[in-house]
Amino acid sequence: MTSRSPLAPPITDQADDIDRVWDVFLYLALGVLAFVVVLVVYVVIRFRRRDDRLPQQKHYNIPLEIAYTVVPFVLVVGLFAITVVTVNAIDDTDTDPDLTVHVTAFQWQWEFEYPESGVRIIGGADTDAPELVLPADSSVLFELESLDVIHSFWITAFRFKRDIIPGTVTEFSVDMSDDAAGEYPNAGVCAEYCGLDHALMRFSVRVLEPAEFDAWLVEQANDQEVAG
Ligand SMILES: [Cu+2]
Repeated sequence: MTSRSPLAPPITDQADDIDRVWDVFLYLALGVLAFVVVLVVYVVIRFRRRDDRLPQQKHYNIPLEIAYTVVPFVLVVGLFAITVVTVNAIDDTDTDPDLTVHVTAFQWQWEFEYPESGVRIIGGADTDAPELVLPADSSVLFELESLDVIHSFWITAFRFKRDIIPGTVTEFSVDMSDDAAGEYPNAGVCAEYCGLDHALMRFSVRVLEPAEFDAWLVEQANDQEVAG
């Protein structure tokens, strides 16, 4: 959790990984920038016009040409490899998660269902943004489904979005950080323009310690049984 990103702090191990890749790209790019600026400044000063004689002209410098071909090539291959490894690890779906959350997107709200306990949280036009409650220090599998058009599930603190395509269930899983507990108002949005009230498709996220989460789930199950 040492992110310098302007986004909300990451709350999953996967988000930490993405921030790490971001940092590698950022600091490497800053290094290249610094190197280029130093060279440009050096050339501008060292070879500024002093008389009408041209500076010494040179052709071919094999070691230099090899260096400026090989070094960028190695950098690009390295960045590519880091990206592929990280993306593959993040795309890995946990088949035995601590918790499954079934997310249904529809114009223009969200429903979060906890299939193991039958608890359902539904956002409505006349209510506040629905709240997605998650346990810290746990693996969570999300199943995403749409009832109408394409939506996109995005919690910025997860660092990625997933499009929700009608007619298919999209899955991904995350490992909630052990120190993720907290309230994240309006942390989730629909990231795919989906019609008139697209902007209202927000939800809040609340992360509880695992024991508190279990208690919350039992309480919700009891409440919903009474209500239903
Ligand atoms: Cu939407």
